[in-house]
Amino acid sequence: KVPAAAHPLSENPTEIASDINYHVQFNPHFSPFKFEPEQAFFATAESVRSRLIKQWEDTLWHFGRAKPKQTYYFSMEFLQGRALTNAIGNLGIQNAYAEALNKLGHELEEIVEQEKDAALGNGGLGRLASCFLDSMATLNLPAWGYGLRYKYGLFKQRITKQGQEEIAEDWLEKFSPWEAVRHDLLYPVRFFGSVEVNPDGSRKWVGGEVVQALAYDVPIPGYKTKNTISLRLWEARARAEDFNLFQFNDGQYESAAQLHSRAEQICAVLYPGDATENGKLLRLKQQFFLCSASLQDIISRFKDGRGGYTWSEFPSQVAVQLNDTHPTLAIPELMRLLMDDEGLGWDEAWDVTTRTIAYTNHTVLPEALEKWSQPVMWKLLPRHMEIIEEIDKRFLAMIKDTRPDLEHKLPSMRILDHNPQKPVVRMANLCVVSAHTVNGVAQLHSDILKAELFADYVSIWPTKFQNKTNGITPRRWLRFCNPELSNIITTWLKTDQWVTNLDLLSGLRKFADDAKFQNEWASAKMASKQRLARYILRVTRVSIDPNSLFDIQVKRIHEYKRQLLNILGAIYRYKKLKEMSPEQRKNATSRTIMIGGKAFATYTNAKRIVKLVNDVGEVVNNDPEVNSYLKVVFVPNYNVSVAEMLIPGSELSQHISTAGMEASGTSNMKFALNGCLIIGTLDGANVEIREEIGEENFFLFGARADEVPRLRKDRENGLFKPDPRFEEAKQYIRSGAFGSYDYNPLLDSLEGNSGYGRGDYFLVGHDFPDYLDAQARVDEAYKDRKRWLKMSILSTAGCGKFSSDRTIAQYAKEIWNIQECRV
Ligand code: DL6
Repeated sequence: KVPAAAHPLSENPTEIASDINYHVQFNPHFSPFKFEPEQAFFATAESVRSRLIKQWEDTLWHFGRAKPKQTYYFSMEFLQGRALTNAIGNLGIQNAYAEALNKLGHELEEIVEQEKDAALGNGGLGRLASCFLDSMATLNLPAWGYGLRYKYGLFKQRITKQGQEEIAEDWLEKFSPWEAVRHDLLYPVRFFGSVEVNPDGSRKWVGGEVVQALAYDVPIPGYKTKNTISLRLWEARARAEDFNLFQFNDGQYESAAQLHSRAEQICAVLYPGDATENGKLLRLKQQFFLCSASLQDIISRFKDGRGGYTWSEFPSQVAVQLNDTHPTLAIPELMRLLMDDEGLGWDEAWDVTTRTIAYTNHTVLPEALEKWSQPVMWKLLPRHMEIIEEIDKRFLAMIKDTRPDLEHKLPSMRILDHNPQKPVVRMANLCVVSAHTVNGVAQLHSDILKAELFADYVSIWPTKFQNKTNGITPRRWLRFCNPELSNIITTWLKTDQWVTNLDLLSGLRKFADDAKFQNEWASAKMASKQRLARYILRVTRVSIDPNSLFDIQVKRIHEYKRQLLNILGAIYRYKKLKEMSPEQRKNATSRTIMIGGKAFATYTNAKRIVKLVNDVGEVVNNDPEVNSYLKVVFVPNYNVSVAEMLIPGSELSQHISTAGMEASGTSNMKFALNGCLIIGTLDGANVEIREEIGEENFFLFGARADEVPRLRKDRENGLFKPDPRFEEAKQYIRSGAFGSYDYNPLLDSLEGNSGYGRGDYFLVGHDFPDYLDAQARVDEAYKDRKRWLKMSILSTAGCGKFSSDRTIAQYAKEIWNIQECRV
């Protein structure tokens, strides 16, 4: 029994226990007298949130008074994961909360596990946004995240005999203990309707349907600072007056609530399927909803408390960063708000808009470059289409006047593509024309953008294009997820300053050969491997040996990421092990290959890959002849929390995309930071990781980006000669060694001569022999324990550059022009 109601900011475990108890009793969400782990989690989270609220308010108050220029990060995705460990870690009260929970009969580790992941994102782009928020808060930057409060986040993946099954992920099933709903922050967002011309020639968007955007704020505490910033998530609500009481009383229940249910659809799911017209319209609605609500909010903050302001000051108060093209509609919406609501002329509105907005590109894959149908846009956003037409027209005129040499390039440079079969708006072009800065996310990617995708624009605006190599937060991705390794690092560096100054990790280099340090390093790794092995046993029923080499590839399943290369390599390894005598096998390096990731629900080949990995695992893991040398495990439902379990226990990780196709990758940084060696291609941020940690500590293979076009041409011309080992691996699948499922469509994609997705567009066959050779080097290196440990230490030591603190400091200085604003 602990007395209720203590001081909420105390760091005394007894008082914290009493505060948790207070929340159980006086903030009830469950029946009384229950204090199971679930109740303990919600009460603990509320206790932590109440201490965050004070510093959160202080931060908002301070920003409101100091009126610094602020950055607003617009993103359709934030992959936050769990918040409890991060919050108490950033506040430095982990031990106090662990002790408090002990007093109440619970273990912190178990309580933390009760929290559902906030999976409001898909993969790297969403997780990057979340790492950026952590760094913005930690660097005391005046910044906000703006996103959508999806009811169902990224689906939960279940593996059955048929392969992947998707289930709605109900992260709000009970409620989120972190968010604060701001009932006073409600903005109208219009869809459809028409444009009216006023007598003075100005234009107004009228009619259609209007939904309300309601703000839910999530606190983002910085590490060891009072600054706590906000992630503002919008929820769509219909107005009471839109509920048709007359129809309802007439028994027409569905049509009475039609507008309500249409509003609810907007934030129902992240990435609704867009194969149908309805699906497309819904996605566009989501994007516009985010942009319109956020901009209205920003404008209201800009005006607030400012007696006399001029609009030309707006860009010195506001920086908007578009996280990929999904929030591109912020461009015409800001123009509309400035012209139609605030009365600015075109030139002034354009000047303000273009000085405010910057754009980050995250992909060169053609299918991911958004193009919206013009008819759909005219229907949903008629005023915005007028504005986009005008931007396009003025761009055309500018080229004709000033750069006649580029006129022949206009068909691909224009924003509007008037192809009569399929007229579209090219969102990336709209961003490049309108934003003051465009950046890629790793040096190679930014170089490719300048040399290829956006090459024609570079000669017009040579200084518009920048690189900002991605980064990850060292708090979540080392300090909190890998406490054993963190403690060793802190002990040997004699400081924990590395948590906010990751470059200090380079100080570990001098201990790389030290036997005592190596032993401690190895013990930390072993502890994480054992924890991971217990997890794998729990979720897959497969028992894995912590003494085997833990080899992991986790990311979205995509053909360009080449999980297929990995599993073909595993199949070849299995076949060779089977052919060896028991004596020969003894010389083999034991491996546990773990592959995890979600396949987009309608991406058939990706789903086949998931099925293949599972089928191979089923056979290999149950083969007593070889299963002490090889296990293949599909890790189900990969998400942020699963990553936090896998990464500390990893020894080798695979980042093996076809060169030139992965913009950056960020899991490569997380693995390397945790002392995991990389087998990889020269793609995305791999290039820079290899430079930083030393080429001798990286298992490189495969074609380089500049060779890829020629290799594809060679295939088309029938010049490719497959390696017999590649043929053998494919043939083994075709022989039925892994069951009777028809893998021919998947294997066929690796054959033939040409075409995206056919003719081995992703060059699996070309890179296969080189990949096997690199894997053989891995096996040899692993046999030499000292050498491996040294490489592992040097990996961590070389990761200073990959802190998102560095990335965000560069954005702040080189794109946003914002300064620290410390509470
Ligand atoms: O920049 C974050 C992340 C990169 O690390 C990945 O390489 C890249 O594939 C990913 N891009 C996307 C693109 N989505 N869209 N559109 O998710 O961004």
